[in-house]
Amino acid sequence: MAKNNRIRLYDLQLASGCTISPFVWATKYALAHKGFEIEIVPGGFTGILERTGGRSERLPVIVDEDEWVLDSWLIAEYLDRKYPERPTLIGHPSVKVLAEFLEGWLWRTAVTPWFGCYIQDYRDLSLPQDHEYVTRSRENMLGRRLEEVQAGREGRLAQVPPSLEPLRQLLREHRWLGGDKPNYADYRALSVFLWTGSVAKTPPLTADDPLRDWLDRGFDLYGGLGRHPGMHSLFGLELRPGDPEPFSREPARGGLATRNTGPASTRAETERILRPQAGAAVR
Ligand SMILES: N[C@@H](CCC(=O)N[C@@H](CS)C(=O)NCC(=O)O)C(=O)O
Repeated sequence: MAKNNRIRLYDLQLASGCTISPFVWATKYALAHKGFEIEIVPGGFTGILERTGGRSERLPVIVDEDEWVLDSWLIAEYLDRKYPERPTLIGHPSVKVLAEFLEGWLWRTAVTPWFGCYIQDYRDLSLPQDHEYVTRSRENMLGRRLEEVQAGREGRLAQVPPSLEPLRQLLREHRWLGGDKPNYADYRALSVFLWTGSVAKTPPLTADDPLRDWLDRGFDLYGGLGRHPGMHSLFGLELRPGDPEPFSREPARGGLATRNTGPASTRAETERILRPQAGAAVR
């Protein structure tokens, strides 16, 4: 049992003290969801191996009494296994599988383009002693200078919000990905936006993005866990002429979004798809 209800978390921080790593963010939420107080061990990118006594090169790492657990997913599973009487994070194995799918999609859709749009900010906001390591490792990863990768982001940022529409549609219908209450799927998805907020000196989403409701509620959880003063606002992206619509203003239509409760529920759609379209080819 965690002594005094506290669990130690090795953080990965920027110079402001704000957490940068999405994996650490997910772990902070997991610990708070389980009702633990978090004892933060501060630090940045360099010196992780030394800080953790040679146990890990990556963060998060937690220490519960004298038990060390590495890796955000393993930590969530450990917490559910060790503390089954506390609120469940994962609950059913399918939650893990679906959360991994959602996260994989979010990384491809949002993290990858945003990484390229914010990588110089990411380095500049890191602790001064981390600048050289972040520059060298991320330039190796990307194969180009960070300044070159980030250059021209004004023309790329507006491409991302429209691709987040499936997440918006889900959150139009459900208060949380966990249903009535947030679960670990919410924390994994929120962590993508928490990471973005930690590094985005210019906002990635428009002020009226419907994701804002879920994001604000998520950032406010557990006494405003996501509201570190070092965070940047996610909202305020200015669109330029020719940019795509950032999100759909129409309610979702069609088989995915509607429930078939008999002909009355599908009549309008049937009429619409049978109505001849002006200019349509006649076969
Ligand atoms: N599978 C690990 C991934 C952890 C990971 O890659 N953490 C990154 C931060 S996002 C890290 O520690 N990076 C240190 C570095 O870049 O040197 C988990 O889920 O915890």
